[in-house]
Formats: sequence, structure tokens, C-alpha cells
Amino acid sequence: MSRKLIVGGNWKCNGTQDDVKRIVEFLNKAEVPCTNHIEVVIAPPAPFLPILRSTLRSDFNLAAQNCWTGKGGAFTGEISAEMLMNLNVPWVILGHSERRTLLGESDEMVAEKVAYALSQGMKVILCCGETLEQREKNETTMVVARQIKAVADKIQSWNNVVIAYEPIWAIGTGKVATPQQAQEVHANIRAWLSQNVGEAVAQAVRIQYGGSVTAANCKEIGSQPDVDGFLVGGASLKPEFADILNARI
Ligand code: G2H
Repeated sequence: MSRKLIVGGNWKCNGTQDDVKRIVEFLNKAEVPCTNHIEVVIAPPAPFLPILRSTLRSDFNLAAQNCWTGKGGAFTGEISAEMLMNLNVPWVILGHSERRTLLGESDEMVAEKVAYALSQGMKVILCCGETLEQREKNETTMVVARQIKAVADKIQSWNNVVIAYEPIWAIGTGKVATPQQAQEVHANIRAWLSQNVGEAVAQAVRIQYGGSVTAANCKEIGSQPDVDGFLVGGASLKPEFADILNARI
């Protein structure tokens, strides 16, 4: 089955207003293959979402990097899915390992967030991935399955979910997974979905690779049959992001 490529730019907690202007400038100039073949989603820090909404080209979409587990209210510092929809931000990245590790987000909390965001009409990039220690103990398949199962238990439809496989040992380290390592985990995720959710979902769900993706390594990783795009961190702040968008042509 041919799945539409999806590339995300996760700016994490980086940038100033001047950086935003500079990045939007090169994004707006970037030549990309027909948007029938690729979807581009930019995830700036939340304070910059409105300015990107009004300055970013309309064929690129926007994501938040987090949202709350339920309806907004007395939750200081949080962002609700309703607010994001109100700002015309249709995507949200959930379960990024930085939030799981640094902010203690459990599989269950991530799953609650995914379920609530979907219930509000949002689209979700669900991150999963193992630590180096878990990989060395051959626990990668188990860890990733556990993270995905928590979500599968709480949602009815995978139509608006993209999975981002991000091995933690490859995040921001410059140590990228080999194309074979990425393909193996992506294929295992698809196999898990097939056995536990259904074959149609397994074939339709897009799975991005994330972790030190650059213009130099994206072509090889992107050529793997079960890699449907990338979630890019550091390189999404640089003009080379435009080259990553063209990895498949
Ligand atoms: C992984 C990735 C973006 P980087 O976190 O989600 O970041 O490309 O900097 O490793």
C-alpha cells in the first residue's frame, strides 16, 4: 500500500521571534514535491503557534508539542486540545521521550492525551522508542509494543494517528539508527498493529522515524519500505530541512 509521506519539524524548546522569521522564510521558499505525495507538519514552541499560523505557507500544517489529558480548566501551564483547535492547529505531538523522561509522562498519561486529542478532532503524532539499555537487553520490541498498546486500549480509530519511532539513544546525539534498525522496528510495529488492531490499520498507519535525521542520512532511511517519513528535531531549525522534505524524490 502506498502511504503518504509525512515529515514533521519538531523545534522543541528552541527559538526567538527572529529565529521564527528566519525559519519561516526558508520554509516558505522551500521547493517540495507535490503535496499530494507529502504532508509537512511544523511544531514550534506553543508561544509561536499564532505567528506561524499567520506567516507559514498554507500547504504546511502546524502541530503543538503537547496538550493536556482532558478539557482545559484549572491546570496551570497546560495547553488544551480545544485551545489548539481554536487556534487552527490540527496536529499535536504526544509521548515524546523528552516528556516521558523529563516530565514523567507514563504510557497511560500519554494514552489519555491521545484519546482526548482525537476526541476533539485533532491529529496525533504518537512517539515511542527504547533507551540504549533496553535495546542492549533486546527489549525494543516489547517496550515499543507496551507504549503502543497503552494507546490502542484507549482509542477506537487509528485514522488520525501517525506513529513516530524515535530510539532514545538516537535523539539529538548525532547517532542515527541504521536504515535496517529503523526498518526492523517499523515492521515490528506494523506486525503488532496487524495482530492486535487489524491488518487494514497496520497497512494504513504511517510510521515516521525520528532521531538525528539530517539531509545526509534521510535518503537511505527513507528508502525503507516501512518508513513513511521523519520527525526531525535539530535539523528542522536549519535550511537543510528543505532537503529532508525531498528525501524521496
Ligand atoms: C527526536 C528528534 C525530533 P533530533 O527527538 O523529534 O530530534 O532530530 O534532534 O534527534
